[in-house]
Formats: sequence, structure tokens, C-alpha cells
Amino acid sequence: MYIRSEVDGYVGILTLCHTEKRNALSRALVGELLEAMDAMAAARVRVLILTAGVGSKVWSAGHDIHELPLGEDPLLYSDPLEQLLRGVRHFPAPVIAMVSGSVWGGATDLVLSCDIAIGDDTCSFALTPVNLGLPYNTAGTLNFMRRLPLNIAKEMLFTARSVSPHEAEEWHILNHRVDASELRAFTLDIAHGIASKAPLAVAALKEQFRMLADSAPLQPGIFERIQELRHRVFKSRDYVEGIDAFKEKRAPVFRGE
Ligand code: KFV
Repeated sequence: MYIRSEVDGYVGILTLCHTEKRNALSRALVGELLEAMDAMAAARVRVLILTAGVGSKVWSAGHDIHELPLGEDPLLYSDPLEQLLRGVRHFPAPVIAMVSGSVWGGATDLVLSCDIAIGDDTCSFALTPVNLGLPYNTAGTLNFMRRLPLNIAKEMLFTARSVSPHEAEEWHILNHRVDASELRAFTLDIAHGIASKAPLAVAALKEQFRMLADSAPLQPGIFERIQELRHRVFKSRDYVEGIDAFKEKRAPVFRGE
């Protein structure tokens, strides 16, 4: 069991608890999480909190690197991470990311896809595809552009550096940064505040934000060009090297080919 589920009044709390694998977003973990989210939606919670628990060292290590396919598109529409990101965006009530510990790659996309993010002084965020030689997909790149100032998104993606809690607050990755001892109570307070408001109005607002943010049409030519750029990357030797290096627990040597 990778997910712990609890309900506090109208607030649902889902806790990632596969600490052994640092909550990597494997097919199995994501499958459980999506089922738990469906159960929360059926129970008509008015706010959902996504957490790895206060004091977790790693909130999530991101996409399960062992499940990234080689030589083909690693982030297809049906990929578990993509399913999870859509599940959060379409969840019929606000989703709050409550973050202790480090957040990596696709898990940072997950936090940025939540409606509100609250972290403590141990949290950090990295966007890491360039560590693996992996081409990020169009949906994710657009999400970063909508959610972050362009220069911040570019710095995070070009450097893959872990952003400190202070920077995360300054850069609006977080709505609030609080002391670890207050994280749960602070987050629950916001969640219960939202849950006391008219749920149909809140849900309609969330859906309006999502649809309006997604409403800019993408010209087919642009999409095809992006796919061609990404194809060159996932067919490269560097992508194989990035994945091999992770598995062999060493630094990658990239050759640009
Ligand atoms: N996928 C699969 N297994 C992972 C994993 C991941 N992302 N991260 C950690 N593990 C496994 C790791 O292989 C090891 O298994 C166990 O979790 C503990 O990891 O069978 P093993 O060898 O016991 P350690 O020993 O590395 O833990 P620790 O020293 O505490 O370091 C934690 C952390 C998170 C700093 C380190 O595991 C790490 O750097 N993980 C990779 C983080 C990362 O680059 N994530 C991005 C994944 S790619 C992604 O999300 C996307 C979409 N993207 O574009 O980049």
C-alpha cells in the first residue's frame, strides 16, 4: 500500500508513503493514488490535500526512472504521470499540495498542477529532465509557462537546480512557507476555510480557471515542430546515457548526440 487515506470533515488527505522508493511516481503508486482520488471525489470532499507527511525527507522523487521507456516518447498522454497531472487538474474540488522535503522532476510538475501549494522550511523543488537527457512534453512545458514567470521556468529547467524554500516562496511556487511544526495545522486551516464556502461555486471556479488556462489553441504546425524536436532528444544517445547513469548511480557524461 503506497497511499494512506483519511477524511477530516469535508477535507480529504492522501499521504504518499512509499518511502523506500522515495515516493517515485511509478505506475503502481499512481494507480493507487488515482483510485484514492476517485474515492475522495465519490465521498464529495470539498478540498483534497496531497502530502508525503510532515517530516518526509523526499516528498516525491518524480517519475519512476526505471519505467521511462528508451528510444520512444517517454511522456505520452497515457503515461502514469500524465494521468495523475490530469487527475489533479480535473479533480472536482481544490487540491492543496502540502510539502515537506525535496520534490523532483515530474513531482514538481505535480505540485505546480495543484491549486494551492504550502511548504515548510525543508521543502525544495527541482525540474530535472536535463539531468536525464529527457525531452519534456508540450503539456508540461505549457504548465510551467502558465504557472511560473518565463525566466524562472527557464532557469529551473536549464539548470535542474534544487530551489530552496525561500526561493520557492519568492518565485510563487508556494502560496505559503511555514514552520514544519505548523505545516499540518496551517494547511488544514486553509482547507477547512475553503470547505466552509459554497462548494458548487468553488468547483465552478476551479473548472473555469482550468478551461480558460487551456483555451489558447496550439497550431498543428507548432505541435508537429515540437514533436520533431522532442523526437531528436528521446532518440539520442544522451537519453540512454542519462538513464544508465541514474541506474548505475554515477554522473552522466553527455556528448550532444
Ligand atoms: N525512480 C525510480 N526509483 C527511484 C527514484 C526515481 N525517480 N528516485 C529514487 N529511487 C529509488 C532508488 O533507485 C533507490 O532504490 C531508492 O529509491 C532510494 O534512493 O532499489 P534502490 O537502489 O534502494 P536513494 O538511495 O537514491 O535515496 P536518497 O539517497 O535518499 O536520495 C533521494 C533522491 C530523491 C535525492 C535520489 O533518489 C534521486 O536523486 N532520485 C532521482 C530524482 C530525480 O531525478 N527525479 C526525476 C525523475 S525524472 C522525472 O520526473 C521527469 C518527468 N523528468 O522529466 O525529469
